[in-house]
Amino acid sequence: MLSSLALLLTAALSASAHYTLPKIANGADWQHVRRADNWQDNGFVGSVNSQQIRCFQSNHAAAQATYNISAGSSLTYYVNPNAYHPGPMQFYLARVPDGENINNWKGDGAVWFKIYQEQPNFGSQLTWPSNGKGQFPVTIPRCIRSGYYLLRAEHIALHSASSPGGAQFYISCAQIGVTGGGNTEPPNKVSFPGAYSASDPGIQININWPIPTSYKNPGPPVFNC
Ligand SMILES: *[C@@H]1O[C@H](CO)[C@@H](O)[C@H](O)[C@H]1NC(C)=O
Ligand SMILES: [Cu+2]
Repeated sequence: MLSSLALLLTAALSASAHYTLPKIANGADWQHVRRADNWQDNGFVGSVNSQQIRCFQSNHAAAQATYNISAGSSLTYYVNPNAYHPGPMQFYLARVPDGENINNWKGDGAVWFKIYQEQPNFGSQLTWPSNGKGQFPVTIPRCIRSGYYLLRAEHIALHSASSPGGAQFYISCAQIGVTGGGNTEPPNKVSFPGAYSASDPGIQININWPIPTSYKNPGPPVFNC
């Protein structure tokens, strides 16, 4: 009852657009990307403690297909419509344990490592390179092990983030198979939910006044090979 009320409220609040992250590479919408709960209403995740903060799914259902890519190369992650709110784009990976099927794997536990985070440009206002864009290149680190991964994309909208719970998380997870990788095990793995707290300085922040002179991305440091 409470949760259906919450769902209704979420739907009502998000009726006026926002965006989804529905596709990668040359695929179709929700082909290689697990269909997110906002696929119809373009809504956002507001609570960093909800299950939806992982892949914006309540059911962790599989994508229709898995996209293979060689380690060290790049693919494009699409946002639709464009990411028109100010805030950082970030990408994470989580490796499906050997012997498990990616279609059944939910991404539980401290398995997620960050591979990209965006910093704003500072000046008379913060400007975000992602602002207004619909396509984001992601490079798969060349040294990680081959195997299946969930690729988690998140765009954090900070336009009304000055009060707790005001940041809007736009998220989805793609299913990829990484080939030709190395043997490096990334450090600093985190879980979702768990990685973020509502009061993290990169989540609860007034980006308009006073104009920040630095920005601390939420989550662990970026893993580079
Ligand atoms: C896709 O990637 C997986 C994981 O590395 C690999 O086992 C599989 O053989 C790859 N498929 C193709 C067609 O390359
Ligand atoms: Cu919005």
